[in-house]
Amino acid sequence: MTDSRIASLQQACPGLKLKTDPADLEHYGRDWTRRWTPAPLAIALPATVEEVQAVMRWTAAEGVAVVPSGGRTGLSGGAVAANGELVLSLERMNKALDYDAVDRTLVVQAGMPLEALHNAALEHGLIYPVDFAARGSCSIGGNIATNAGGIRVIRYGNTREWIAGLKVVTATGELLELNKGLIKNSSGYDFRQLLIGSEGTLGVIVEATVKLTDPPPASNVMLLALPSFDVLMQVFAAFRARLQLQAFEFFTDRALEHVLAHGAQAPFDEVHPYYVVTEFAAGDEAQEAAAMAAFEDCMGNGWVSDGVISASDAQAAQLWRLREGITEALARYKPYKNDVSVRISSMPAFLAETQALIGEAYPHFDVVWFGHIGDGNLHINVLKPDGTSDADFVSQCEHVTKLLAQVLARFNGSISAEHGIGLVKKGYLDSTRGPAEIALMKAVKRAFDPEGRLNPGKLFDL
Ligand code: 2HG
Ligand code: ZN
Repeated sequence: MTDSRIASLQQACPGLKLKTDPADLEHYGRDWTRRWTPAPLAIALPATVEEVQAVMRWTAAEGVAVVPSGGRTGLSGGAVAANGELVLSLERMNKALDYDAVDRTLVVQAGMPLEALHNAALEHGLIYPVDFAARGSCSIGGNIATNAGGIRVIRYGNTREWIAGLKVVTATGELLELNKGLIKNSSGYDFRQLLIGSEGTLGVIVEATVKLTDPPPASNVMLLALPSFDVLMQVFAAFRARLQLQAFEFFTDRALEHVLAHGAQAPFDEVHPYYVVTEFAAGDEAQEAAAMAAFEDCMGNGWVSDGVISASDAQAAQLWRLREGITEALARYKPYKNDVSVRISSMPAFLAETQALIGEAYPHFDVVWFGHIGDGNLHINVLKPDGTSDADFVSQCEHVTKLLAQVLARFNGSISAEHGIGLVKKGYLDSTRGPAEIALMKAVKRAFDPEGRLNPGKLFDL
């Protein structure tokens, strides 16, 4: 059965590269969650938009489900293929196509890794400013499908702000050209924005026209040690009032301990409960003086206990590693992960409440908090305690998600800030979105994909 389907696909699309080896099925069928057992039908690796269209036409004719696939660095199971779906990998469509100096846009294929896009922008003396630690492995198509955020959202916004146009192949193989690079386009529903963050459930993103911008002025990175989370808001306000912030990230002593165990260098002699990495424009003396004033203000008020400022690019990279290395340092423990957001002003109360709830229910859990303070976005990673079975850990973590969802509903927060809903969070979508909204989301899904073949089971069940 499988063989005849693959032969039929190959016949419908003769030049199409296909992979069916068990190792490939495993590799392309999972993402960074590693929670589901991959079981795709096959992996299609088209090289052109026309091939993507041909594949989609074949899947429509045969009633085959499709999982669009980028770098599979997602943490919500959005790219998992565990039910005989055809994985449609965009990895061979990874090039920059057209640069326009007047529009300051670059047309790129969806499979282009984010880091390659950064480099392509630099070749034109500009930057693509969305950035995060998975830059080397993730692809721009996946970034768009999840409206990825990252470490500079505070300055530049999410992926959504940087997409001037999209080419999308529908469930039946039609090609949609959405917004075509226009800045102004007041002609009805903006399907480009609808596709951004749709997690592969509405169409296959094959090309994007991304906006580029000027490189930032010279910047400095500062690492601050803080005595408590409560004062973090004061520190944030003090720095934001004086400086043009590009990043304002936090992590806890538990996170630092794991990053140091993974090879990073200790920044301070003493251990502190909370740390901030902040990056800000520091091109001239006035800005340097403003940074010192912010730091001294915080020290004087007892909000900051220690600090270090980068004296070179190498030192800036070293300080960034303490924050960006957290996910990698924890990966070997296969932690339970969550990614939530509340309004910035609600963060201290939200964190105190959830920390107390989790601590009460599971006092033996090693809970690691970190995240993007300027975006109200907190990441929680919990490591499986010794002596707890995998099954018990999974059910305890499900309980933690329930607790989080309940607190988030009260705080008007979101159960997914930047990682998407995928498979992991779909049971909790209603903690963030109301019933009328979810009904409309399902109606939109049916309009684009009446048979429910595009990334089925992700976001919600129809
Ligand atoms: C980050 O901010 C990423 O580093 C990953 O969103 C978060 O590993 C995580 O939980
Ligand atoms: Zn993050």
